[in-house]
Amino acid sequence: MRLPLHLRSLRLVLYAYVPYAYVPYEADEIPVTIYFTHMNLKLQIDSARLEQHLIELAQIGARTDGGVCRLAFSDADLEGRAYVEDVLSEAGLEIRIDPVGNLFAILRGTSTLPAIMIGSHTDTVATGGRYDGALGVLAAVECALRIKESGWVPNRSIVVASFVNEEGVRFMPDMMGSLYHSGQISLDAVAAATDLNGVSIGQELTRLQGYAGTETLEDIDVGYFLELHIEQGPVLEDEDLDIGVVTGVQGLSWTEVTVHGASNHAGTTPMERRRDAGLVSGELMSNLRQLPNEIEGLRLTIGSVTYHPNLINVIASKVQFTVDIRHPDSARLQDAEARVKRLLTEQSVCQITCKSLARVEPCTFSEQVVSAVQNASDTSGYSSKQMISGAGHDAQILNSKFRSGMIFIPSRGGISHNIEEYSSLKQVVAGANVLLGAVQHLTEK
Ligand code: HGY
Ligand code: MN
Ligand code: MN
Repeated sequence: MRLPLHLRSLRLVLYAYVPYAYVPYEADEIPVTIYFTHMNLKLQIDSARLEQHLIELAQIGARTDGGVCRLAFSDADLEGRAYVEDVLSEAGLEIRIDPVGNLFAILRGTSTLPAIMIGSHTDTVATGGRYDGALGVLAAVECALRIKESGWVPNRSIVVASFVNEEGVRFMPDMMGSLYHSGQISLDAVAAATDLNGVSIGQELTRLQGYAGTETLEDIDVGYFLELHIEQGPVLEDEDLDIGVVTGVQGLSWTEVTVHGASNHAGTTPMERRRDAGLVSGELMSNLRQLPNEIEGLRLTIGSVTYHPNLINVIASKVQFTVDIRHPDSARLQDAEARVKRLLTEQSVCQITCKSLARVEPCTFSEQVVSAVQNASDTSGYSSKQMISGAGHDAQILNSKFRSGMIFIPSRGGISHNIEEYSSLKQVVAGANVLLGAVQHLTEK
């Protein structure tokens, strides 16, 4: 329906005074379209729809205690990805799935300028919440839906992305889907990765029909990657800030340590004759715990310990534990890794072996993207601070290939990787609007 001329001119006046007004218009009203597009276009997301999508996705892999469990390459993971795919294909976006299961949806722009990719992951840890990863994917979906229904065709294509196995808790390394997309891990290496039960990703990709695709993004020149994520820490809430403008991500190094002892009877074996993997690993863990006191800014976590045979009256023959160390500075991270190795070789009762499970260098995001995020936050009137991320993210991996950046919203109590993970709808909407604003800012460049 074409509006009569006087109403169209009224609309022009409206835009002059209410530049952020969103008024549906037909693309054939060229004068208005040109005027509207050259305006400082300011779309806002549909908060009710985004809230609904978050609620619906959280039902997939829902735990009975209110948390979410969608381990990578599980049935729930495939169901979660299919949910996102359905929303995007119903909106008419062009869907592509690559050989490891990364999902992409394309909204074509008017030019061949490098495209803007926005997204995150939908896999979770086993005791996950409803925001880690899901927020970034569903906010990206909402941005695409909003742009498409507004009739605005950006000069750059927009690619919504959902990367597989960001968490890496079942199959390591973490950030596996973005590692594959950025050419840092091969399809064979992905398929060969096994979980604690010896099941490989290759076997899961065969079992989960439809998980793996055959498509690529090779014909799309992507220039930028933007990820909205919950902070997963206490900084924004402590300082009562709306938005984290993320300038980089600290590095991480994951090691699996195996202490080889000898099983024997708990009652008959004299203490001096024991090769007790249980006691030795306990000493090692408490020595490792001192490292953050020696290296400022170091974070060290021993998150998983497995005893064998794990019986009350049997001296442990083997103990396996994981060491997760993180630091924003590359040299200090390497120093911490060297000290871990030294500590492990200082005792002689048991043989110790180590295996590196994952390692990602600290990264610094693109100034252009950081300022686009800062601009979007400022023009929306949100309070913000520039900060680095304590958690690893797909953006950290993709930063090697695209000009990348991230947006944080506060986490209640700084809690994440926990069923209590929570951010308010107001915070979710703020983050999604900053994502949409940053995309619009980058399309103008
Ligand atoms: O471990 C991490 O930092 C991320 O959540 N995978
Ligand atoms: Mn995450
Ligand atoms: Mn996580």
